[in-house]
Amino acid sequence: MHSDRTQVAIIGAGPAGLLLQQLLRLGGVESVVLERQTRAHVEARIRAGVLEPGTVALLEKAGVAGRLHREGLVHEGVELAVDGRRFRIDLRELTGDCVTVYGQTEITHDLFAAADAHLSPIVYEAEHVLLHDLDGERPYVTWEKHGVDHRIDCDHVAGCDGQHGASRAALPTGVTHLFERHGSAAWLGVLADVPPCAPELIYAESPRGFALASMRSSTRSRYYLQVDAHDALEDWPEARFWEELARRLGPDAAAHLTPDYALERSIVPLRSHVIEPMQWGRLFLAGDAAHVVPPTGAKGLNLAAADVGLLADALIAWHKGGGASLLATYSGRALARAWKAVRFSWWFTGLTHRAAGADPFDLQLQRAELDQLRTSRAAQTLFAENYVGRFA
Ligand code: FAS
Ligand code: PHB
Repeated sequence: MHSDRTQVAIIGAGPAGLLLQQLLRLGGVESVVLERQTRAHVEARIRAGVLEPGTVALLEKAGVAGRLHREGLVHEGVELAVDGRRFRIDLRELTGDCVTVYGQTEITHDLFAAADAHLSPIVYEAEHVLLHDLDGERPYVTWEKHGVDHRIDCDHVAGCDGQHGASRAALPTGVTHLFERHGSAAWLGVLADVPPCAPELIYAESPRGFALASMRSSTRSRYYLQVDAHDALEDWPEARFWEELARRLGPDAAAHLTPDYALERSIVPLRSHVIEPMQWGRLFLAGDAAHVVPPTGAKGLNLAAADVGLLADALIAWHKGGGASLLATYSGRALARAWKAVRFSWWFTGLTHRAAGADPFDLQLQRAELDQLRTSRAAQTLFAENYVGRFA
């Protein structure tokens, strides 16, 4: 058994784990990241695309926002299309803030580059990660790599290993409460090297179902369709995808669609979980390890960043002799924000998606709420504050 020691053992090299490692480093706290997959596997993931101002500020604080500012697209508004009829919500005018379109894939690349530059230790292909003695003062983590057993002793463990990770499994059942919701729909996502069909994102509600026109750059688009949770990629040949997307976005956007082959296609179910509390003993959860939201509100990645900002400050305070109060209150503060994002994500999903076999009365309520969002400044202001992540 190879043994080692660090101050914080971070499980998972997704955006939460990698961002936490850089913020801790800048605060003078040592850490080691343990990642189950290869670096290439992590770097190849296609996921989120919209960053709240708070996330951009944290990436700036971590010293990894240079390319984001050069290549990211600043969006001052977002559009909704109701049965093809579009209206714009002016985020800048209503909140003074905006969002930045910059793919999670690029954030991962930027965080790996920072880890390389600062020799931040990351162990890839760490298998069978197990967390030990979390309720004591000397926790440790074990794993296996290429048949060799390893152990690292630490003061704290950060569970940043997503919705299927080892950290969630380490929480004792009697201590936690798991809140879950499974939707009846899923999102079929397509990434293609075609110019976006509109200058800003379009969230489209239509009798045929939801669609989203997003982007990664001026030459690369990201599109989504609401599909049945049981659909498979084989049910959606590319021609069918593009035809359905055009019908749901409406004629103006459809006229600017340029169908081409997909660089990547995936189906993601719409579901949620939230674990309370997000900490136990010396284990602290952050990101998808603690909560998952439907991607409608573009909150998943941004919530992970918000957790990491709180956790990094709390761990740095503890390790620099500033006491344990920030650590003791971490879960409550993170959950207060998380639940507001979960609420917005499910509200926005219900507003823009068509539930199979929806009750006609509910459809009328949905249309009335969409019409109010189109006409009411107060309704648009609340939407804009949620969309830019102003949950205080
Ligand atoms: P992640 O899941 O990104 O990272 C966890 C890491 O831990 C992974 O690298 C994993 O390999 C590793 N790991 C897991 N188990 C382990 C173990 N036992 N030991 C060691 N390592 C382990 N959010 C949006 O805002 N917009 C979107 O459009 C969007 N699309 C998504 C599409 C898909 C297919 C998925 C799955 C999620 C999507 N999300 C989206 C949400 C997503 O972006 C997450 O919120 C974000 O990746 C959260 O980051 P992390 O918490 O770091 O978790
Ligand atoms: C994306 O570009 O992947 C994206 C954008 C906004 C969302 C969800 C996903 O709400």
